Amino acid sequence: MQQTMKTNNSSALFERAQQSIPGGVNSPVRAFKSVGGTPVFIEKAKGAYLYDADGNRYIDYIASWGPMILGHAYEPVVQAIQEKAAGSTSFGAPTELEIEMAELIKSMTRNVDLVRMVSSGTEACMSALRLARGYTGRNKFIKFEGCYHGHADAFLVKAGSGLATFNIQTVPGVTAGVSTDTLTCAYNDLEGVQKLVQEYKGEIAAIILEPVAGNMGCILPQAGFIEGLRRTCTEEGIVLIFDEVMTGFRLSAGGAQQALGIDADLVCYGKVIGAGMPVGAFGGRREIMEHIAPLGSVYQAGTLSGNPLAMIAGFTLLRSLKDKPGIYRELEEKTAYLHKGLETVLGASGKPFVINRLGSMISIHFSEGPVTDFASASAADNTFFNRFFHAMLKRGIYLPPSAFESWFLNNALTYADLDATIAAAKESLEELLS
Ligand code: KE4
Repeated sequence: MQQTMKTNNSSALFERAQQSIPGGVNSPVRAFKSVGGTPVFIEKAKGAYLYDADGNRYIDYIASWGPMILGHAYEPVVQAIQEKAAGSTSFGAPTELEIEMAELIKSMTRNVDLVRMVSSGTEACMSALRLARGYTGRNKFIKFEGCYHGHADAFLVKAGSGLATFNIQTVPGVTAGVSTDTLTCAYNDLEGVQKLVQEYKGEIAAIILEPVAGNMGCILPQAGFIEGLRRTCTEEGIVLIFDEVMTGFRLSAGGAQQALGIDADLVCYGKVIGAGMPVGAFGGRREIMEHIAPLGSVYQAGTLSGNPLAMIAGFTLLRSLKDKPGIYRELEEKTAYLHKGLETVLGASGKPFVINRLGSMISIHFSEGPVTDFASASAADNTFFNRFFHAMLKRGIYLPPSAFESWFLNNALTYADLDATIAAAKESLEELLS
């Protein structure tokens, strides 16, 4: 298997990029800062494959951090965008397509009476928190260490994703005034939540979580955890917010609510919902959502919210997923196949590891024990992960460049791709452990 790659074009581009863009990237996780080395600059992609500026081909396990669930340049989406663009790219006025998109989302999810489109997952989560505060008249909220809900100030306290990758626990610029209302707890620590709820009785507006965490690697809710949150929120009048930016329309057509069989009060979407275009959304029961302007007085807005190109891309992808629900079983079977193959080669290597997986979200942690929260994810041998990342990259396997990220499979992956990935993992481990 190929073990050396020409990367001089990416290196030159990275040098040039740093002259005009902070760190040479428009989002920190792309910079390879934790894994080291030079990020590869991608020129194009098709199906399960990325092609970089030096012409190298990679099997892609990021899928643009989730959106490309049916593979890159999915023909119906490309065509729909091309056709829609001919009628202008934005109006700043209501369109029928936005109604169709909202109706489609409602038909695929549970307990979403009203849904508002925005342009990113950050906007979706930020708006849902403001709504929960406006609806309850309370200020505080609980988030979980290692969960990432975008970069709005209130969420940048013990967050996951890039903050975990770069070990940024408090972010300069996020004022004490903001973070005093952000209460944190370890993921899966139901007792810790109940203690906070008693300590701040009547002051907590919301509990927000990733129902399956993907920003500390993939971490699953333990039995009873989310059920307990649901019960506590109902008893205490706290708004339970599922951040389904990653899990929405990925774990199943109805996302984690359907997969876990638990209803939140508000749900945030992103990634898959836009098919790679800038789209986020938040929705929930009418009695809460009707507090959003212009119906209510919780203000939220966006020039490009419901943008026609973004809507037609998301609508086309969601409709494909709705019309062919067998896709989710196919994706699950492929991920289980990869899981089994990686487990075999990792087991044979003697290196301690755990693999966490649900649906098409999976991650490897070089850990002696189970990884169930941020502390155990941090305690894993992540230095070894960084070396494993590069050993796989030079063999043409593109993993998320951080141990604190979930891998995302796309349904364009073939079993030959999965076998190549397993073989690359075997070779990488032999190289690193020899
Ligand atoms: P965006 O604002 O990046 O669209 O969404 C923020 C967000 C909210 N909630 C969850 C559960 C998320 O995973 C994200 C964004 N995920 C990261 C990857 N871990 C996006 C990649 C990046 O930051 O470049």
